[in-house]
Amino acid sequence: MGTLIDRPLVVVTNREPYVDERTRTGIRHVQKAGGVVSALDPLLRDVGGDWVAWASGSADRHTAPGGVRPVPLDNPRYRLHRIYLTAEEVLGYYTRYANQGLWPLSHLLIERARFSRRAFTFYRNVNLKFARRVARESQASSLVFSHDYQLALVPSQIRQLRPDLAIAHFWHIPWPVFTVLRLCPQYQEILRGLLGADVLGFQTDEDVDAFLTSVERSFRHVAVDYTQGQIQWQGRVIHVKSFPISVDIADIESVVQTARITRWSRAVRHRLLKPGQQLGLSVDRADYTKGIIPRLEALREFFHRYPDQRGQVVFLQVVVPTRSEVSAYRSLFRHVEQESRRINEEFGTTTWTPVLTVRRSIDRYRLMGLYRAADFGLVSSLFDGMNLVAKEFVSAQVDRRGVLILSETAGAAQELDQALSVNPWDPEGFAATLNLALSLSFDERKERLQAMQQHLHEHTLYDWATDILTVLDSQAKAYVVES
Ligand code: ADQ
Repeated sequence: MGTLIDRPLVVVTNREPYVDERTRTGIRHVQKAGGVVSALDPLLRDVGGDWVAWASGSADRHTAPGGVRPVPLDNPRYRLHRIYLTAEEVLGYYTRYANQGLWPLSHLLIERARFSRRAFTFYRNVNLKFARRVARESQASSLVFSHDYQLALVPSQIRQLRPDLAIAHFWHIPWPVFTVLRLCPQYQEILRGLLGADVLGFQTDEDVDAFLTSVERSFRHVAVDYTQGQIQWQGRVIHVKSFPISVDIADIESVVQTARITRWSRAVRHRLLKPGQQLGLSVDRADYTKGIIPRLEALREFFHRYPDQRGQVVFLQVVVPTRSEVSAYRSLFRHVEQESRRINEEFGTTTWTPVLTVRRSIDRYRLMGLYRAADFGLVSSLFDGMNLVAKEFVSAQVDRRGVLILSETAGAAQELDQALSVNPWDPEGFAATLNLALSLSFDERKERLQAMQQHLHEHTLYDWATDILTVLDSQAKAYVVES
């Protein structure tokens, strides 16, 4: 895919793709679970370039002399530029403003959202650190590709420092409707920050509409063209468009068909299932937006309503701890354990445990093998920008035995229309859909998967990146021609 673009690429994210941690035996290179990083790392390994991110590991300084770490260390494909922050800065900008403010608000969980001017000051100052680093590392011909809700002010800060740069910003999570957005006391600053970009990307058309409306309702001297997806702002034209993020299905297919992962996938079924049983799987960061508790409630309802299904299904949930510095995340973890125990005590027998839990990150290859092994995959987000787990599950199903049960409020539901859709707020309906999934014939499962796999072959991760950067590239060229 090395021909993606012929200009240097500078990616900017909050999280770094590799965190170097000091252990008793040496340094461990950890890749954290999370959609943004798992999408961008393969891309940059392929095209090369620079990646600016917050240095969060205890050995990060050690592996990055002068603040720059080659990735991978042994055979460098791109340069990671690390930004060092104090504990107070991380608390203010990341834990408080981004994760306790913008994250819940964007997922419409208004009651959880907390904002403060003090936290916003940290947010602004830390964003500026990112912007300064990008301004320093970028060449005149560079395309800057910044990301997500932790860095909303970065586009306009970069523009002030380097008006010559072309900037695209991708918003990975849902964009809230204006009535919700305006609850954020700094919403106008957030909008102004994003409007520094030339291209603004969102996951779905609904997000684009909500964003355009927010801009129109917030400022007087602005022209919004809904049909073209364009905003005229301070003498510039900003392109606003949906670019649904995706996965590298060809890579996933080849990973799951290696001898090692084929064996592992079979071994998982062999170890967990008795003849005739089906394996259900969910994989999530332990985040309250992923609907883990509603899913367990639906599962309980399912075993109540369909006693014949008891003993027929083993449900494996992989829940990786995340953002443990936020108390809501710690208590969610305890709640998941309580609910799972409750199901197992209520329905389990000496020979059958309905819910099994894995509480850690699983290496990517094995994770893909788990998806391959499953008879059904459950994605039950309350709200979700896209949800890559759904797309990974479909991609890994090379035996075509699995049914995807997918929350209708995840962005992925708009494309994966052959999934069985559920409303995570409706436990009885969810239980009925689960029952339906288990009874689908092999032919029907196969047809549904084939249709979704074809869609993913036609809309890959590389198409996503190419589409955004092509719009940015042509926009930048048009600007050069005009001026
Ligand atoms: P996330 O909220 O992090 O991403 P998601 O899209 O589901 O959510 O991606 C999670 C990623 O982490 C997947 O690639 C998955 O394989 C990986 N992962 C999860 N649990 C894991 C485990 N136990 N071990 C190893 N890996 C694990 C945000 C938005 C999403 C959007 C993405 C990308 O919230 O809506 O899809 O960005 O834009």
